[in-house]
Amino acid sequence: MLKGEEIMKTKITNPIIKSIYTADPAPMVLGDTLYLYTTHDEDELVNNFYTMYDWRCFSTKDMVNWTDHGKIFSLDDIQWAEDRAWAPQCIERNGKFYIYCPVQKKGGGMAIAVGISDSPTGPFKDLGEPLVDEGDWNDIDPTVYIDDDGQAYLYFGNPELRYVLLNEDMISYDETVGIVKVPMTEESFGKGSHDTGTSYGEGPWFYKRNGIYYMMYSAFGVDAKNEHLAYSTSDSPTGPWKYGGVLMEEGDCFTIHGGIVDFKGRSYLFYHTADLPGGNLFNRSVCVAEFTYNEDGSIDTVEKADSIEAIE
Ligand code: FUB
Repeated sequence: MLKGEEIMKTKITNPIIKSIYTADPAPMVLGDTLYLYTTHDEDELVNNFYTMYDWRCFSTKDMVNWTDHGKIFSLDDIQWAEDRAWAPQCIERNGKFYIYCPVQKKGGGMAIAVGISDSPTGPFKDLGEPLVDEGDWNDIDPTVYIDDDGQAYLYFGNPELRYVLLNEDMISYDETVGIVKVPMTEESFGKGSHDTGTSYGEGPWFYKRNGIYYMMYSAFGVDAKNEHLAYSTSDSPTGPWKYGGVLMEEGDCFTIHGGIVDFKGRSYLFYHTADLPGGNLFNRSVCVAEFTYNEDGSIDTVEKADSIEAIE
């Protein structure tokens, strides 16, 4: 981590966050800074399962020297939440920051919370009630994007991909449209072994680049042991989606959860592994790889990276 008197590094090895176990990376670029929101896997596990109580933020101006902003939102800040501080994403609108976070409700299933702040590094204040709450376990892994026309979309879900049209306030959604279930077809998400029969698993990441809408997600291949990353594209923010292929092959960790961003003219794919010492499927660590798009917007499979060079 960068402290005032430290010499600036020119290269960093993966995992990029080495001080604690982190997972579910969600990058956000603001001006000359990349903010990286993550979940936090506790060292000590309860019931040998995901033990996650808070969300963290790190930032960098060159991809190599990172500042640790610590805990920026936690289960303690959400009165109605009981457990499972899972994969978040943060976005800025009109000078305010909104972090969308899946949590387990007190005595219930998963729901999506919203934290609001005047700063990208928090502290975030809970809306006070769930934003999305269908009373089931599908409401996890929100991904948010504001299109050029100002319409904001919040996609989420495991095993089904669903979305809502966020209102301009970013803390409510269009109830007349409601919660839309995306058709889970092989044409859209490839053949796979998750509950829908497609490869779509969880961890969607939605964005637009050069007029193409991308949906990247954690995927389960046929006969696969662990998740890999895959992507689909569309010429509309609400589909139909066309399966694009494998973005990153499965590794040794059961989950992989990706986040994509362009920063200072380069494209980066964040993901997680179990590669820190002591790591395992519940003690994960965030990594990043640089990649390029093909002329037609397609993306070849990205190799896991050993290290990343600093941006000049
Ligand atoms: O980190 C908890 C859960 O594991 C996330 O919500 C999923 O995407 C998977 O990474």
